[in-house]
Amino acid sequence: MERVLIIGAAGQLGSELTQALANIYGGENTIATDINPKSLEKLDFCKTTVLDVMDKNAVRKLVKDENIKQIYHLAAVLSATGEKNPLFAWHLNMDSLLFILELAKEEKLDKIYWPSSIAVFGPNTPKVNTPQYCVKEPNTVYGISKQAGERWCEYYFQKFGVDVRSLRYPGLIGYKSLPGGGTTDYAVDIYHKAIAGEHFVSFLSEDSYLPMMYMPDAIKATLDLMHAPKEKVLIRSSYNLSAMSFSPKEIFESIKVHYPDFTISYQPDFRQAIADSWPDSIDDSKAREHWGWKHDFDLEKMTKDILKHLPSYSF
Ligand code: AKB
Repeated sequence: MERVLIIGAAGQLGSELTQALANIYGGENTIATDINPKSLEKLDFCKTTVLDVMDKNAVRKLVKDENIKQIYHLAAVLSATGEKNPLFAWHLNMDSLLFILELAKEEKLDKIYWPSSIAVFGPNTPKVNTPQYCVKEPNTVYGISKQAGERWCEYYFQKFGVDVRSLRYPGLIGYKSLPGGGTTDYAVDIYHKAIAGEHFVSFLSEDSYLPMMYMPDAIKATLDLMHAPKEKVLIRSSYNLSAMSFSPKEIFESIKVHYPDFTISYQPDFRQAIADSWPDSIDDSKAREHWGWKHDFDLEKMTKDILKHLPSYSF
């Protein structure tokens, strides 16, 4: 079995992806790392170690010592947090990716996964059914780092044959972990407030549509892409990926069906401008054509599933 390293394993995507990878590769071949020691405790089904992705010597040593063949590099500063400290976000997001790509080249690693985002798009991008190829002028530091990162991924694939694969995730929604620092986070928080019987204040306006995806679909897409034969992965920047689009009002209404007393109000803050610069919906036909992507969850199905599991889920 190949040995797999996950960097940023305790984050929102990481914790669920790490479980899925351990199911496939075995806990002994899955090495989960994060900068936060406490957060690794819940990943006790695989090997864990504290790692700062900016500590290049430590990353290189771990890759060699553990005979790693694949890296899932998930560590990043997200859109909302990035705006508070742009230079730090740029430094962390870019330097870490470049280092991992360089390491993959030098150590001849088999595969690299690196997530991109709908944040690569900007205010001049077509908003509805945003195509794979179109104007991209992101205006957040997170988006700029993802756009530049995509170019580097394609560059390392074309020039050095590094087998790097990537998806432009929409907002990801799961109940097993909390997101941190994104513009789409409201769509996770709203479920927590509903089951706690509390009023929800949305930081986006009621009609702000954004592309979103339930975590099981995101995990499936990631594994499908990573396990697709090389010749089917025809886009080496990053694939558009989509499942559903909704507004705060629509997700509220889908929850209210199950919690009739639930209430919402709207107080848009600085994240509104970020949301306004992103697409409403995404055309992911290339992913569907090239490696057979198909989503399972729409808003109604996701809401039912979250409300079934979240009340008894312990963090
Ligand atoms: C964010 O909101 O920053 C992220 C993303 C869409 O990449 N969830």
